[in-house]
Parts: sequence; C-alpha cells; structure tokens
Amino acid sequence: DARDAGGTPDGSASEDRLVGRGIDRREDAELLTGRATYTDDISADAAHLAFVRSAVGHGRVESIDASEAEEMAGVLGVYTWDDVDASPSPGVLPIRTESLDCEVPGHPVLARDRVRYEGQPIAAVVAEDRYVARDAVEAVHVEYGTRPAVVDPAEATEDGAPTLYEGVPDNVALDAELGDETTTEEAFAAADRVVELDLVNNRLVASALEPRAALARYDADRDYFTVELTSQSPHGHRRKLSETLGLDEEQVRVVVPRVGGGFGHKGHHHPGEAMAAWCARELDRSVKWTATRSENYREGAHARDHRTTAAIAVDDDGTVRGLRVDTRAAVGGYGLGGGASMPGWYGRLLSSQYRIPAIYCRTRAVFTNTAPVHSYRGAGRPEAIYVTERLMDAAADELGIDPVELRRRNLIEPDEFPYETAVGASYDSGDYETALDEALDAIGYGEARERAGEPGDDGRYRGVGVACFTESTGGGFERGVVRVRRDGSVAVYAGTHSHGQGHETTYAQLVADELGVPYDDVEVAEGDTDDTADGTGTFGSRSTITGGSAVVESARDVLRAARGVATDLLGVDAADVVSEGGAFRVVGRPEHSVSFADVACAAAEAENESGDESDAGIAFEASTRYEPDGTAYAFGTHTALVAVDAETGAVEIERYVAVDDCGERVNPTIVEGQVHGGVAQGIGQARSEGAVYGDDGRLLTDSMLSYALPRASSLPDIETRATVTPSPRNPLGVKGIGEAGTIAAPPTVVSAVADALSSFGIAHVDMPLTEENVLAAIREVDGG
Ligand code: MCN
Repeated sequence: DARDAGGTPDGSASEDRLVGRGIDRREDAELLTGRATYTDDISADAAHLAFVRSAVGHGRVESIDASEAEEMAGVLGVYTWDDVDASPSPGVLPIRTESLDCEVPGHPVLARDRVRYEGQPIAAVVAEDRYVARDAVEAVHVEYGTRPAVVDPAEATEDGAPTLYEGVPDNVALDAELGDETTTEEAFAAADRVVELDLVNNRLVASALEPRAALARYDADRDYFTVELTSQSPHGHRRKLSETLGLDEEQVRVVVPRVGGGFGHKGHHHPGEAMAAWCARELDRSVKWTATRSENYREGAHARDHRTTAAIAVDDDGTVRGLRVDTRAAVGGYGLGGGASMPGWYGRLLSSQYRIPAIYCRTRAVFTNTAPVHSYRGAGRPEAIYVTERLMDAAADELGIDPVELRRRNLIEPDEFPYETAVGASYDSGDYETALDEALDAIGYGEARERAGEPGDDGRYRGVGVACFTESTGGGFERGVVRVRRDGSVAVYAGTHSHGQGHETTYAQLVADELGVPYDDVEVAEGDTDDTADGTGTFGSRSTITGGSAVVESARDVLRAARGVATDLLGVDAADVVSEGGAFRVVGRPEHSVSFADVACAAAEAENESGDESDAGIAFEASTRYEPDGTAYAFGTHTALVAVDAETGAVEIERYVAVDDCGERVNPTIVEGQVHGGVAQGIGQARSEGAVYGDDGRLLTDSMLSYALPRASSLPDIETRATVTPSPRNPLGVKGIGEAGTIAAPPTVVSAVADALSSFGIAHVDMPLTEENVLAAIREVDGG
C-alpha cells in the first residue's frame, strides 16, 4: 500500500492518511513508456479526413473545383458546405453567439461563402489513408475574392477598419462593463496621482504534445455515434457534437482515451471533430481526423490577445484608490466562449490581492481575421493579474516607493475574509502577507533590491520582479461515482478528464482515505460519457474542488451503506461500529471485526438474491452531483531574479521562486509539478511565445520553428514553496493549482526585466521579451 511505501509524507500528512502525501503518479509508467493509447493510436479500419483550408485571412470563396481530387484513387468523398447544408445537420458549431451583443451566423463546419481566418476549413476530403487524403487536399482548387483583413483587436475597432460581418460595423461582438464607473471616476479625481499604462497581452497557441484528433464510428441501425476524441470535457463535447449534428445527446457517446496535454484548447469544439462524425454517417464508415502541427497553430484555438489601456489612482502614501481598465480582446473570425466570457473570468479578477475600493472595467470582444480565440491555461485570469501587477509596479515607480512595500500596504488582511471586491468577486480565504514574506525570504529580496538596476561585474543589469496574484478556481457542478465490487475493489468515475493533471492518483488517494481501503484497490476512470450520467470537465483548475469533492461525497455514501451491512453482520448497534484500516470493528472489542471486502461480498450476495441482474457483482454504488459553495480563490507570490544584457537584449532568468497556496494539498508532488508546468508556460509567454499574423491575415508562426516555445536551456530551476490556507467552500478545503504558474510568471518576469532596465528610464516592456523587443525598448529611450 502507498501508505507504507512509495509515498513521501511532507509532514502535513497524518500517519495513516494518503491525502497530503506526494505519492508518485500511477499513470506515469504508462505515459512515459509510450504504452498509453491516444486517439490516433486507435485505427478501427478508419478512413481519413483532411481539410482544404483557406489560404487567405479574409475573403469570399468564389469557386471550389474538386473534380481532380474526386477522381484520385482512394478518395472516398469531397464535401463542401452545400453538402452539409443539404444534410439533416445544422453544421454550425455552437459558440454561444446568443451571449454576444450582435447577430452573427456562427462558425460553419465548412465555409459557407466567406472565410474569416487563414486556415478556416473550406472542404473536407475523405480517403482510404491519410497520405491520399492530403494529396487530394492539394488537388482541390479554390478561388478567392480577397478582402482587406484586420488582425489587431484595437485596430479592428477604429473607423475605417475592414469589417467581418455586415451587421457589425465596428467589429465589436460584445461590449461589457464591470464595476462602477461613477465611483471609479470619483476615486480618480480624489487621488493624489494617476498612472496610466498601455499593455499588450500577446496571442498564444497551446502546443500540446498531441495535436487534436477524432475517430468517429456510426451505427446506422441505431442512428448512433461513438466518437473518440481529444477532449478536456467529454460531456461538453457530447453536447456540442449533438448540436452541430442535429442529434439528441442520447445518440452520441463520447469516449476520450489518453490526452497528451490540453491547456484549454481541447475544451473547444473544432470543425474536425464534427466533420469526422458527419462523414462517418455519410460514408457509413469509421472516419478519423488528426490535425497536423501546423493545423494546430492555424485554428488552435488561440488565446489572450488583449490590448489594454489601464490606469491606477494612488495617494502619495501608497494607498490605492482605484483602477480603470479598457480592454479590447480579439475573439477571432467567429465569436467564442473565451472572448465572450471575458468580463467574468478576466474583469472579475482585477482586484488581485488588494483592497481597491473602486474598479471600472470595460471589455470589448472584437472580431478579427484570426483563428478562433478560446482559452489557454489561465483563461482571462493571467490577463487580469498582468494588468494589476504592471500597474502596481508603475505606481511604485511614480511614487518612489519600493514595489513590494506598495503591495504590502494594500493587501487584504486575513481577518477581512470573506472579502467582496469592487468587481464582484467574493474571496473565500487568504493569508497574502505570509506568502509574500515567504517569497521575499526565499529570493533574498533585500540584497536583490540593492543590486537592482545596476550593471554587475559581467556588465549585465540585474533586476528583481515580484507578482502577487489571486485565482478563481472551481465552479459549476461535477459528477462523481463510486462503485464497490463484491471483492471489495473500488471503481471511481468522474465527469472531469485528466489530460496530464494526475487525477487517477489524487482521486484514488481521496477515495481510499474515505473508505479506509488499500490505495491499490481503487481504480479511477474518466472520459466515457456512458460512465457518468453527466459531467462538466477539466478546465479552470476546477477538478479537485468539484470532481474531488464529488467522489469523496460518493465514498461517504458508500461507507454509510457498508457500515449498515457491517452492523448487521456484527450483530451490534450501529453506534458501536467504527471503520478503520479496511475493516469495521466493534468499539472496545477490536478482535470482533469484519473486513471491508467481506462486507462488500455480503452486500453483493444480497443484491444477487434480489434478482436485479444489472447490479450483479456490485456491492455498493453512489453517485453525487456536487456543486461547491462558491468559488475558491487560490493565491501566491512569485519572484524572479534576471540579468539583462543591454548590448544584445538577452534576458537570463537567474532564479525563480514560486510560493503558492492552493489550500489543502491532496498530493504536494503533483501540486509542485503543476506549478512547474504552469511557470514554464508563463515564462514562455513572457519571453518568446506569440502567434503573429501579417497585415493580410496570414499566420507567420505556423510551426515550432517560428512559434518559439521555451526550451529547457532558457528555463531556470523553479523553486517552489507553499503556504496552506484551506477554503471553507468545499469539504476538502482545497483550491485549484493547475493554472497558477501561467498567471504569476508573466508579470513576475516582466517586472524583473523592467526593474533591471530602470536606470535607462524604462518602466515597462511588452511581452514577449525577445532580444529584439528588449533592444528596441532600450533604443527607444536612448533616442534610437
Ligand atoms: N491538486 C492537489 N491539491 C490541490 C489542488 C490540486 O493535489 N489543492 C492536484 C489535483 O488533484 C490534480 C492536479 O493537482 O491532480 C490539478 O488539479 P486542479 O488544480 O484541480 O486542476 P484541474 O485538474 O482541473 O486541471 C486543470 C488545469 C488547467 S485549467 C489547465 S489548462 C492545465 C492544467 O490544469 N492543463 C494541463 N494542468 C495541466 N497539466 C498538464 N500536464 N497538461 C495540461 O494540459
């Protein structure tokens, strides 16, 4: 049992509990040795789907000539919108257009007559194998009436900008407000100083190891689809697929095998999945689609891409009086959840860790001739924290107050929780100053501050950066099922779906503790819509809070039922029975006991006698639909030391310290791994990543040669520490951790680089901090 071996108790775990131990992830052996089955590994004698994609960023499709492709040996079909239109399927991806301020027709699975981003699917080709399919794609000839494109969300709202939809002259899909404009104006008028910043939050694309893929099978007799695909949300995908295909959800089963990373973009519904299913029905044959790496970059979905003008109102003593934020965020050619849900996930986090009495945020979600924008690890929260933290540094600079001191003066205090922010967030719990001090202590802030802004012996300028953050985690409902078989083994099912997070390990820790059974007796399965009646999925660092609590509640129900059976078997009063160490014992008579497995066997026998065959072999089962009692707000402080070469613009991160608080930690090693991954991605955004479009809407960064992921050599050792402030809003006291690193790292690194360049009079440099961009910033203040 992992209680005796393999675990590395970190001091917070009690002797016999698994929760709190850094047990090795049980899924890793399979993942690391290449034995895991991913969607593309399943062949099922499938035909292959590939797409003819728009070669232009904006235009009309004048003609499509597929005759040459149709004649090619091995080609089974070439389809355009007219074919989809003539079928019973609506063929339009459900992208919550109803939540937008304007009427737009939605994202057709194949272009109707207009293309609004380079890479938009125009025709679908199905062939016997993937090579023939790709050759046939090359043989389809499309003529375009090219239109001027607009790719920058700020430019898209200016007069005279090209428009994507006739009925939306300013390209604004959604114009939303949060906070109180009048109070904020009053706060600004009364403040000693106002500091303003223009900020760019660069456009990112998830670079998961596994590109998106789908394998659809169709059973004509039952009019029933089974779709295996790469998803973070099996039930979400079932709902969206059924809407796109015009089916009842009962006609679709979604099965999600191993997923090689998601980072947000596998929660989004892409044309490829829907068309694989549509073609499977059309051809009465299994059809598989696997995106190439370039296709992944072309229609991502993408994320971030904000242009923001923000201001902070402060008094000379460092008291923050207000924030004013005006953001234009790209949603791409077709309005999507990521853009449209921005006021909630973005604006609502702007108060960060601070007591800010007045905040006003205007957010415009803007159509641009770019790939659909959805979410990327953090989804709105990194953008918000970036704004607030950059403003804190700018205000400190203006006031001549140490940036840490300015933050400290405005922190919400531990006894102020629950705390309502000016943008309507209700923070559950926090001890911000302790985490801040831990970070400062770890990095040696005092000494670092003394060296900051000055060239060292090697001629490079040192800087220290700090960012404090909060993060909304959890939300919505989740389903958790616990089933005990007659041999006492336990199967756990949840509506979430791990795509790298380690749920198989952490859910097993939770359930084994509740039931008091050996860890190895608990199996965890996710990803089959047949296993749980409903479910929400894995995103927004919600799984532990919602899925973890759901399986724990079910385990508690199971334990109650088992205790009843044990009481009967032991022939004593219920009050005299305790469960411990995988057995039920009579109080005061420890030798008088019955094992969990014997109880399960007895319960299964009784079930058999009742004659219900569907339950054969099942001793106990409980299913819980759990919804937390409000959002849990994780938090922390990250800090970094950098060295900047002012001759070349090269940035080196010399040290990086992350102090995170995600409440009780189920598995501190997994938590640490999540922080490492998130920080690596956050550093990627800060230093090198960015999807770049030409003015004509052509994507210039369509491969890993041009989209610069961080490499091991550009990452520092990531030092992690933790504080533990439980959340009162769920039974586990947990908060999420999956996205903390991507939220904290960008402002931390930019803060450190700006600090290093302070003697040049530089207060801010936009991401990514490539050598080119850093040099340009130095040259600009140097007067060229
Ligand atoms: N955990 C814990 N104690 C806590 C909180 C979490 O032990 N207090 C553990 C959990 O049990 C789980 C892991 O840490 O095994 C992450 O849990 P949680 O914070 O609840 O987040 P989710 O499982 O919901 O994961 C979502 C989050 C998001 S939104 C993205 S994007 C993301 C991420 O997780 N994408 C990832 N981490 C990723 N990690 C990998 N390897 N690959 C991705 O695509």
